[in-house]
Amino acid sequence: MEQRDLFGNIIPSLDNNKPKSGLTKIENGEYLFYPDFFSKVESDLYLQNLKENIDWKQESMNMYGKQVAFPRLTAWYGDNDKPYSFSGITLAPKVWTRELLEIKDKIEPLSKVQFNSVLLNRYRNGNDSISWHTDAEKELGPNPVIASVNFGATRKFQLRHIKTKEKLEIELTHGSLLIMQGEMQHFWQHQVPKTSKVVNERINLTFRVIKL
Ligand SMILES: O=C(O)CCC(=O)C(=O)O
Ligand SMILES: [Mn+2]
Repeated sequence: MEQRDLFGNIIPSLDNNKPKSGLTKIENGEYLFYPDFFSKVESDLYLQNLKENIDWKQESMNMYGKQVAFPRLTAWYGDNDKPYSFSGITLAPKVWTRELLEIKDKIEPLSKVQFNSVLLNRYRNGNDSISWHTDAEKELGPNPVIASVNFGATRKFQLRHIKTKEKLEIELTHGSLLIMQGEMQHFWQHQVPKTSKVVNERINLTFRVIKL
């Protein structure tokens, strides 16, 4: 029997309807990429829902004694009541929305872990960005699995090996899923650079396992 979600879309069964694409092994890491993990209809609905129902915040960090606004809006949701620190700020998680839990349920079979939190980033236009970093915060433990879900405008996701400086680039499209795993967060930095192209909003969700 095929299973359908609340939008009436067929939920892919891993046995007979596995999304195309998959594993790429790289030096010191590996990733899985599914450009069309969510259908267009489903992605449009999630984009709208997340714009309206997520409690978006303009966070800022202290740099050389000055408060500098992040070049994007952020939000932090999860089932963990312990705060999480990144980029010099600490966020307490909000309670999962129904749609966030639904997305989490859909990506967990491929990620092979149960996520307990998600960081959301909202890039309002091409001027919003995130600069070079790794997702290797101590709360995530060694070799964290990070599942990145994308809705809205396509943006370039760049990777750079910390030692060899080798570069990779993946276009993160509407409805795509990127799972980074293995040693990747210890050896590769990533960023979403600014673009001078006129681009619409983009929302990215990175699901994580906080091990406290
Ligand atoms: O927007 C993205 O694709 C990446 C976001 C990211 O790297 C992060 O939140 O740590
Ligand atoms: Mn990151």
